Amino acid sequence: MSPSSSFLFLFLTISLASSHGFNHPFDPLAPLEITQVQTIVTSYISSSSSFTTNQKVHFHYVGLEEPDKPSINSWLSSPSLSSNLPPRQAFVIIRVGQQTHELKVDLSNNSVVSNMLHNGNGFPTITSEELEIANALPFEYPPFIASMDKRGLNVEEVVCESCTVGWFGEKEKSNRIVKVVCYYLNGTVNLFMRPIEGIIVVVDLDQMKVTGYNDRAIIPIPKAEGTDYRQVKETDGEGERRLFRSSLEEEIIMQQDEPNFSIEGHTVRWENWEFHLAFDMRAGPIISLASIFDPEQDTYRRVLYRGFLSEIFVPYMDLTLEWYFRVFFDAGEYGGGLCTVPLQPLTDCPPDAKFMDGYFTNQDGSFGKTPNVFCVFERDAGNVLWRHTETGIPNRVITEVRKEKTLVVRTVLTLSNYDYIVDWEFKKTGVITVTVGATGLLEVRGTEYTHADQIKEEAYGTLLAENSLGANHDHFLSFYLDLDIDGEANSFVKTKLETKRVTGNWSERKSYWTTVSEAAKTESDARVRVGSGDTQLVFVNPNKKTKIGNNIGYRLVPGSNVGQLLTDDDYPQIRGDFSKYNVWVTPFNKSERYAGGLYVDQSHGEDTLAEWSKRDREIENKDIVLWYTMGFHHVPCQEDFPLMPTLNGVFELRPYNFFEQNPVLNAKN
Ligand SMILES: *[C@@H]1O[C@H](CO)[C@@H](O)[C@H](O)[C@H]1NC(C)=O
Ligand SMILES: *[C@@H]1O[C@H](CO)[C@@H](O)[C@H](O)[C@H]1NC(C)=O
Ligand SMILES: *[C@@H]1O[C@H](CO)[C@@H](O)[C@H](O)[C@H]1NC(C)=O
Ligand SMILES: *[C@@H]1O[C@H](CO)[C@@H](O)[C@H](O)[C@H]1NC(C)=O
Ligand SMILES: *[C@@H]1O[C@H](CO)[C@@H](O)[C@H](O)[C@H]1NC(C)=O
Ligand SMILES: [Cu+2]
Repeated sequence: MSPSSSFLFLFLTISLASSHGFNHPFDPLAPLEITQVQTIVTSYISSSSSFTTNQKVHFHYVGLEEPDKPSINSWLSSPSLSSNLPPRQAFVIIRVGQQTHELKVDLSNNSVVSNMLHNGNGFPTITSEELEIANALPFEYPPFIASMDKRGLNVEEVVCESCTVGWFGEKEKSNRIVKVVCYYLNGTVNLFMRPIEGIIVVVDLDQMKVTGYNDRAIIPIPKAEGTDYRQVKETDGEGERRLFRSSLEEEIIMQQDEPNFSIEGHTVRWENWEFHLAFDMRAGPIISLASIFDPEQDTYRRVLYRGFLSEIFVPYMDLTLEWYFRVFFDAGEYGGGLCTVPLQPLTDCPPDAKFMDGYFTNQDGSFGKTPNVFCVFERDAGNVLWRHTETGIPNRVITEVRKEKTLVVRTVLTLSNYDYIVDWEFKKTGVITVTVGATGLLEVRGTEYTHADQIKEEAYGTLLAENSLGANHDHFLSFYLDLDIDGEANSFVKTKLETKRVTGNWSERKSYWTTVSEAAKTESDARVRVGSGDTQLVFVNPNKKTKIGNNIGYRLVPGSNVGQLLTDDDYPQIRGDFSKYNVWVTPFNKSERYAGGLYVDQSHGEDTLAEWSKRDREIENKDIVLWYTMGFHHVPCQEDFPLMPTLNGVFELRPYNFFEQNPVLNAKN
């Protein structure tokens, strides 16, 4: 492109972008804005003296640079005033000449506001394009083809997947590599049930070539039979053969009431709730400014300033050579948002759901789209909102029942073998319920074993079928929850329920329990492992009280949860040490967003929630952030084969002296 034509292109982009406009400072970058970022960054690199010309730039992340809280607040005070909009900026991570740069790009004046070289450990999210090329490299690598021949495998039926390699204490600066592992289709689409064990192909992502290879053993490949999970399977010549009957096809979709919610731009309004829903290529769904209407105060009151899935840590417990490094930080390594998939109408979401699209950046800076990335729907699960039957009044029976309806925002992240269904559910009672359903395919290891009785040494898992070991592993999903309960300054109050013995004989009772509350002063007071069951965890606004004098608050209600079992000095744990506690609280800091760090691929655990928390900053009556990690220990069982039924994890945020009384007393059926 000649200088003059690039100038013209830039000019066109600016006028298009400004005419497009945007409505809300938290709106994700629109396609035109992503293109504008591409133009600004590429012209910056070709004109800046710090880059040699013709260096290729790869975009690893492009997203909204989150505006500062004060500017969001001043915008909220009069949102119609466009001069009130904070500057529209993008946060960009690129790699140029094997180096990682963080850029801030201003979209209103088309400039690169800052450019910082990332000198520390760890690499940005791997691009989809890199994964695709890396997965294909073994097929051009003669020793790999020879290994397939040696096993009598038809190369056309082999597919490969790139695994991140983690960090195991190496001192020297590492290259950006992945380890590619392969699977054999030949009669199934369920590749993850058919691993070709014993082989590792190392690919350097910057050089994009095979830099290491090991074929150390021939291990039986589990058979294809019984692994297919499709409803309709194509067979040779005979067209489609129905394996299972579809109940949906026979279901008559009943006429539904119009759902009582609206989506205006990215703002969702339903019943007493209002929130902003944005897509991010790293975090996936981001809920912002979730506020609930209080009829008593005749105003919306803030609950959640911003909430999103911060990291997904999945360490496997198999120590064999082809497995020990399988310690995934899915959201940061592969991109939680990049791995979202289009939702299937009628099956992923009910008939009256509304859908939204998501836009991300391709490696070359152009925009890509995930259609139907979110669905929003009203759920009537047949639950009771509240009820009472009064039989205590002579000659009368009073029964009052209210049905419960809720609003669900759904996203599905498919991280290779696993599918996570992430639901943010809003209830009229003020409750926000977050549910994560884990389903999809296990990672299994091929083995000689065909019967559990043959297993004599450590197998690191369960025999699921002949020649298939389901490896033990964990899932730790860390949620970033910047609660701003009725304002920014909040405190984190832990209330212990303590057993008291009755001394003396003044009561008929020998014991009772009572509450002992303590506001966490610093970060170290706020680390909690849930499961002891005797502690209530509440975010309160110490500056606001109900009319009768209780502190206004919201309670974290954890679901059943687990803690970390790895030792503190184990390298996966050093990198994923946020999993040591289920609850952390930190002071709000815009650059502390990802529990495993911003650059989590091959990280050394230097930029993690646990490291930030070591500063032990004050958190009382301050703008603070709650981090909640939901954990599963997964010991596979035969029902997980060949595909795993959904397993749910859940937590709730629940009003706690937030309202003057039951906020749904006047709910109509
Ligand atoms: C562009 O705007 C930002 C503020 O939004 C400012 O910091 C920066 O200096 C401006 N750059 C130019 C080249 O005007
Ligand atoms: C591939 O599948 C075909 C058809 O089921 C079978 O005959 C053949 O043995 C399989 N090849 C291997 C290497 O498993
Ligand atoms: C919900 O329904 C009521 C009554 O029909 C209506 O007044 C209100 O605007 C609706 N709310 C939304 C968010 O659509
Ligand atoms: C209760 O304790 C008092 C003083 O300790 C004693 O005098 C009294 O007999 C006790 N009563 C009973 C019912 O044990
Ligand atoms: C915000 O977080 C970053 C990254 O942890 C840190 O370098 C910086 O000092 C923090 N700022 C404050 C004010 O704590
Ligand atoms: Cu699992």
